[in-house]
Amino acid sequence: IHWQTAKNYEDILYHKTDGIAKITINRPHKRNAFRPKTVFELYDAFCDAREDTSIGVVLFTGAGPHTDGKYAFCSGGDQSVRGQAGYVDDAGIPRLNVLDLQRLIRSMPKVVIALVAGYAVGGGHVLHLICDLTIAAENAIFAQTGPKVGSFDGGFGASYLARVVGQKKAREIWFLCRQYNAQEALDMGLVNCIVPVEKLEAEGIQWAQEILEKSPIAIRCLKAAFNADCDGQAGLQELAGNATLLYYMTEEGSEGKEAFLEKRPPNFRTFPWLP
Ligand code: 2NE
Repeated sequence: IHWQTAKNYEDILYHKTDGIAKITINRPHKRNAFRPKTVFELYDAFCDAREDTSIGVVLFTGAGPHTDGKYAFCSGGDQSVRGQAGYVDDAGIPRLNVLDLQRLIRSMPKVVIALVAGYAVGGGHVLHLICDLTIAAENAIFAQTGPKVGSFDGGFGASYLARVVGQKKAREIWFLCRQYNAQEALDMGLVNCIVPVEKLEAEGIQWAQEILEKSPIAIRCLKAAFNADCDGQAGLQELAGNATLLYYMTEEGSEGKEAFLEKRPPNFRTFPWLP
């Protein structure tokens, strides 16, 4: 496969190939922990992938291995820039902008697949969790650390985790802050499959190519439907946005617009009231 650089950033890598975007956190010396700049760059790249009509699937991963041989998907917020009110950016402003990124990944009408080698920990664990699918390498390690390091994610990190693995297991994960290996993650439904680390990207590409054979509108409506079950009015907005999209694509929908532009009354009488 031939990846082309889509845009240059400082903390991340952004590549594209036929129908697939690949976004890679590139801070292996920090186990791919994110600082505010990392999150702004991730947000920018994910926005680009959302807007690009040639892209159907995004692979989200972490650069590695580091020089010590260890891999990481992401180890969460960069504790070395954590200030009194969040993760402090270059201008000295404290932020928790990863929450914006979580919402973008969740609501974008493309399939996002996390490719996890090594650590997916803390806010990095939540990032894989909110992806549509997760492919784990055999060396993957999953954990929440919040109560150990003075943090927590009571949003998707808690409630969506409980939807995925069940209430008891989610409470265990957060209250005990244990580490779970790839097989344990598979057993609790936290990941979709396990592959050897050297096959991780190839497996992601294979899954992406299978998805790209499918109907884009069917996939986007399904993603919105899965979200609507958990996301309250925001989830309904997403699902209903797809109904509006489909309505705009009908003759009936465009009759209203055309009548307005032609300064005439709309003629909806030709359209049936279907049962
Ligand atoms: C990830 C883990 C378990 C890896 O352990 P190990 O032993 O393999 O590596 P080590 O030596 O701990 O880490 C290697 C280097 O990466 C840095 C370390 O400080 C170390 O740097 P040097 O000493 O070599 O200079 N590093 C690793 N994780 C970092 C981090 N998150 N921030 C800054 N530097 C980091 C182990 O490293 C670990 O437990 N890391 C901390 C995980 C963590 O607690 N993350 C924050 C959770 S809170 C959060 O992410 C969050 C939230 O709860 C709510 C909203 C938003 C964010």
